[in-house]
Amino acid sequence: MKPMTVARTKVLAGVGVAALAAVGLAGCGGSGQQAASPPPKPAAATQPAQSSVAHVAMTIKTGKMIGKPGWPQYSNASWTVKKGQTVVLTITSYDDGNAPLPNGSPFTQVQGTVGGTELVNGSPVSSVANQDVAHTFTVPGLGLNVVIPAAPKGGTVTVQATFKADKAGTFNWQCEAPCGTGSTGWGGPMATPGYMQGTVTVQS
Ligand SMILES: [Cu+2]
Repeated sequence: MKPMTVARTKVLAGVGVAALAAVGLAGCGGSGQQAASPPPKPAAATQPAQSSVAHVAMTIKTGKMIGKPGWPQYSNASWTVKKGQTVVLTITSYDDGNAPLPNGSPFTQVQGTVGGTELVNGSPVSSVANQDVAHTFTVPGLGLNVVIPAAPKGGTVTVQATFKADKAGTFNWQCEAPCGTGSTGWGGPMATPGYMQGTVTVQS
């Protein structure tokens, strides 16, 4: 009778798994130190201050554009800023017609702005030739006169004027170029709030 031979292959089969598991643990040790977290930041000591610059935009459209021929219009004709603010006023005009001022008119001169100038399409000017004037934005109570030249045909002109609002109150503004109706050009929109008149309010 022959002794039975025992198959050995199955006995050894489990060894490899345990060995691989031990190797896997070695990778994660690191130094054992935790990175120091930065100290918490203190709460901001200053409140966000009220902005010292106010940006104001106005648009001049032709009467034709608003369905009222002969009635050019400043939109956003009345607005409010706070006393002490520096006001950056940007006026975009679509009006390619002129409303000439008399030769030597004071309203051809930029007044009351920082540096006595305004930017016309980005270039500083201190006056506009009287024949080229289309409108003005004139606030006597603030000593401010901003001059708007006629836009190129079918285009726009952008005028930017910066001034300090250092006096509280409500001040009337008026366009001083005769851009309205009637033989003098002083009728219609020139005499109507919301067109060529409005108010600037400086809150204390
Ligand atoms: Cu006007």
